Amino acid sequence: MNTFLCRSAFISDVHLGTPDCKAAYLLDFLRQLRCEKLYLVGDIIDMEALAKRHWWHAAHSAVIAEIFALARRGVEVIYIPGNHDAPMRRLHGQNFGGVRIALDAVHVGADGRRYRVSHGDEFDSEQVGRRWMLFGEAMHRMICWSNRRLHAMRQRLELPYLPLSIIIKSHVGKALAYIRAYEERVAADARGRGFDGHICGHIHFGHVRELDGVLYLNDGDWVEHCTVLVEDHTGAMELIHWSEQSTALGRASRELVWPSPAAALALAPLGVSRRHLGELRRAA
Ligand SMILES: [Mn+2]
Repeated sequence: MNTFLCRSAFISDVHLGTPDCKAAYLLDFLRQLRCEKLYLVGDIIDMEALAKRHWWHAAHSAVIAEIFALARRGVEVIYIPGNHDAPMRRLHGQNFGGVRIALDAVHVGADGRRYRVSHGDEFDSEQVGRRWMLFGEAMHRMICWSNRRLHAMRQRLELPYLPLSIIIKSHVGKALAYIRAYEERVAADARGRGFDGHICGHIHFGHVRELDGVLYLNDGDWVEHCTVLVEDHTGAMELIHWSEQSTALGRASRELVWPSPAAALALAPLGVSRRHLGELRRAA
């Protein structure tokens, strides 16, 4: 069996308990994962959706079982709840079978860089965002539905997974403007607190970028884009898409930041325009 080695891994916005969750890809990733630390950066179980509608799949239970299996094997697992699993926040400080619940965390990289880790919904209280979100929610549901259909069709044609919403989102100027403003708020907060960067999720838009000397690292989601942020043993941070193939979307080492080009990413199928992990590692 293949293994994926790294120092730490950050995943968020899994939304277990909703039919849009790409549990099979996540399960594949978790089974290959060999790391020291695993951060669950919120919206892991969609308790909000479950409160409205009962939906569950065996693969979703398998994801949870796999996380506990990692903890049993000695991986330090830190669970930082988000807005969709907010009730878990009341349990901060507790430890469930090796999974520690916290409101936020400070991650110290192998290269000594310090990052604040939080889900990121605290940066999303502005009215601009709310309005976009309200409009976005209906559109998002439609996109997720289309995405499921597109994915089923591409699977039948044996084509690799291609997220649809990243294409649409990147062409919606308002959405992009909102994402940019959000990223700047997050980076400004990290700068103000004296961190080297901030690691979050929440907006379902994985990104590696530098904003005035501070790293903005968004680990993306497992609803549409199937992305994980990983840290290698030198402290370099890499955003990876994981489906039939693993593809590096962006990378930030101490020496070099190779930002994930969101718009460019949307225009070409993943894996075609992006360099593969091996190539990227050799180049860095
Ligand atoms: Mn969220």
